[in-house]
Amino acid sequence: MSDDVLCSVNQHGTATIALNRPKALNSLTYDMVRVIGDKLLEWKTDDNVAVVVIKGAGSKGLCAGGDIKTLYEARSSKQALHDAERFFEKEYEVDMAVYRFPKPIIACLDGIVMGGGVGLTYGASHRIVTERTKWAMPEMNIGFFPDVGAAYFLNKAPGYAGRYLALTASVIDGADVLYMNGADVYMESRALEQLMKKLEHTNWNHEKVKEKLNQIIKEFQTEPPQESKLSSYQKEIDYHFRFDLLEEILQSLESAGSDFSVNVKKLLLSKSPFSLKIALKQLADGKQKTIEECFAKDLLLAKNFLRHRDFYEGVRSVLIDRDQSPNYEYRHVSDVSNDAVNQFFQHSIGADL
Ligand code: QUE
Repeated sequence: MSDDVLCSVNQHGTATIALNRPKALNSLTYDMVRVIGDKLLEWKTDDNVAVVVIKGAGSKGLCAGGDIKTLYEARSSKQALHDAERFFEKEYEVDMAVYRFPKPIIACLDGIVMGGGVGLTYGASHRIVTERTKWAMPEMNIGFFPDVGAAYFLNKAPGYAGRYLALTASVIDGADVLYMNGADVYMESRALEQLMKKLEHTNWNHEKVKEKLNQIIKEFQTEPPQESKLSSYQKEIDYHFRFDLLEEILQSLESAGSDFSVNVKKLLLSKSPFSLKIALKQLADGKQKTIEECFAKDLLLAKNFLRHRDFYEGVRSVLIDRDQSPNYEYRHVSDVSNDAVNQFFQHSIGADL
């Protein structure tokens, strides 16, 4: 339990947080986010800590998201529902703490970085991707919504790329993550390992930390071997995803009839119509919101999804029964009323359940 996240500080001032549930792709539990939050709070003012590294243990990557299997239990008991709410509260609080952290945080986006893993590291000062990076906001696959501040950070992507990534739950590579402003630096996975060793052996005590860190990272940094694929679709993405109504996006994709539009439309029609409409409004509204407002809205939406059948259907179909055939509440996007969508944003549904 307490080994699920390994935290250490070495004698030279490098602190490390290693997510350590490799069999579950380092997916985040309440205890893990609580420990991370406690450590960041402690290290913020600890003069023995100059820089913080966030990485994943094992070979698969940083983190696949939240511990969805435990969250799934929220459907069957009041206590589990309460625990699930507590998880989201703590998770978002810790994500925010990373944004606000006054010292450099180096995030190793090596291998799988999805959902909660993105949320935990988006606010880091030095986000490093590699040839192994598999990045996604995959919540549309489980009848949920892109949380952990996505309404803030997906709007930092060029044009409407953030909407495309959220609604399709596309998995992208390191070059694409750089392109959508989700990372700062590219290097080979082998170089990242060497960088980690170098950071551990650097004595930060007598250094201008930021200058020294940037200089070290430059030694290992390279250019991605290929151009961003996402960038090559930017024109089409912007053309189809500029609409604030899901029906208009689907209509636009239908009319175009290109390979891209046919595939994207098919992808969208495989998702929960309700989740799609919530996510689109969330991202459209998010453009005008501060990061704090985005997280506050995420908490309301997460609590409402914990009381919505599509979330449990989605998780069941992907992670429990693995039949990939969810039976969502609404069959067609036109079945989802504006009222049903707006309600989800205005108050918590059945909070006294
Ligand atoms: C969408 C998601 C998640 C997902 C799959 C999706 C997610 C998540 C996991 C996951 C994967 C492996 C595990 C685990 C969880 O899968 O958030 O415990 O062992 O954590 O399609 O959002």
